[in-house]
Amino acid sequence: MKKKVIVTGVTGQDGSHMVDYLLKETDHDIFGGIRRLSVPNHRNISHITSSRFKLINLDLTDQHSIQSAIINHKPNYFINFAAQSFVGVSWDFPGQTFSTNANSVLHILEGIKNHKPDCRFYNAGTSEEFGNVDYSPQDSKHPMKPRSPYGASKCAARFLIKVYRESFDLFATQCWLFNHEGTRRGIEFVTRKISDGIAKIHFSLERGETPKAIVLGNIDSERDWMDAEDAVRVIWQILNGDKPREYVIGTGETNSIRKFIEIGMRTINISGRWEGSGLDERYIYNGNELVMISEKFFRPAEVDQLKADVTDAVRELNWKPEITFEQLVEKMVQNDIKLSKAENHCV
Ligand code: NAP
Ligand code: F7E
Repeated sequence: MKKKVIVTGVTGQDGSHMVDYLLKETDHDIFGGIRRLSVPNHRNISHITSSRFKLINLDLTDQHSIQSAIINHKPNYFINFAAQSFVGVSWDFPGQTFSTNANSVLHILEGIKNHKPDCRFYNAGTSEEFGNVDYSPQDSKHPMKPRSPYGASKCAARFLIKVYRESFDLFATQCWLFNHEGTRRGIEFVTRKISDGIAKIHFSLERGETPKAIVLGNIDSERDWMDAEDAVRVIWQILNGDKPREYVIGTGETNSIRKFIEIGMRTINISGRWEGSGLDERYIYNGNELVMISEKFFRPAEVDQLKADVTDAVRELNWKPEITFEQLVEKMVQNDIKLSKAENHCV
């Protein structure tokens, strides 16, 4: 009999890439969990035509819908990518963030324990659990020091998974994934906001118009950015390991947002200069302000630097990312140029 995989968050970045990966690399049937939205956003999965992929109603804030999905489909794998994943708004919606990211995990674990105890469960953990870090790079022994309701919600999920794994011998795991990006990244995340902004600047300059500046918050924070497609590949490998291990997954390289901007601008042959400091800092090119800073995008508490210690993943999984940081930035900018071009042609 064919194996069944439930993947949640399929309208988002990782879920959609995981579906593509599973359709290509396995013959399993895939059930993609979606919630009801007044205006559906299926852009990331609209290219999928396979009859092995079916959408199911699964809202993580509804315990009954989680139970029904497990009872009805009896999955061999449950991959939970759905989340309130934006750190920045987690202070505005702390309750919804906790309910979506932590309470739901308890319901999934209960569902698996009661109805399909041999189901392999992966929950999407994050470097945000490390928070204001004690040392760098961060390994799996680093203490949990979250700085946001988002980070705290993922820590809660991690401990629930540990308890259920140890109490009921479930194959359940949550790895620490560092930032991963790509062409399907949501527009409010800083990398996509920059690549989209650069694409628009490119077209304005081409037309001889004054470009609109990209307005950002803290451009000095540093992240370990990898490609989202590299990430889903290793998650599937971990889910199919001998034991439910928890790995730190990233590139081992960290870069500032400032650097992301500079490489992105180079992609469109712009080499500007930084002027001023603090809230008055600007990135200027040919007299145009291309990047500006606003208090609006600063967070109540910041995670200043993240860098993954990938020793275990490299040694035990023989895994390493295929896409470099520079390639990732370039790929995102080129993709947004292509999208902007298509949009402009429609107007
Ligand atoms: P994303 O693009 O924001 O996607 C989140 C997905 O969750 C969307 O499909 C969204 O559906 C869905 N969702 C939100 N609330 C839901 C609910 N109540 N019920 C059902 N579905 C719901 O996130 P991502 O970047 O792919 O990240 C995937 C997972 O990895 C998340 O758990 C995130 O916290 C975690 N993570 C991400 C990164 C990263 O850098 N990308 C790093 C570490 C961990 P709608 O389309 O309906 O909104
Ligand atoms: O912010 C700074 C911001 O929102 C990155 C999620 O996938 O990765 C992601 O969380 C940095 C922060 O991602 C703006 O203050 C400056 O220091 O792109 P981000 P994130 O918070 O790192 C982790 C691993 C996850 O688990 C999450 O799900 O960029 N920053 N100016 C800005 N950030 C945004 N969004 N917008 C700005 O204007």
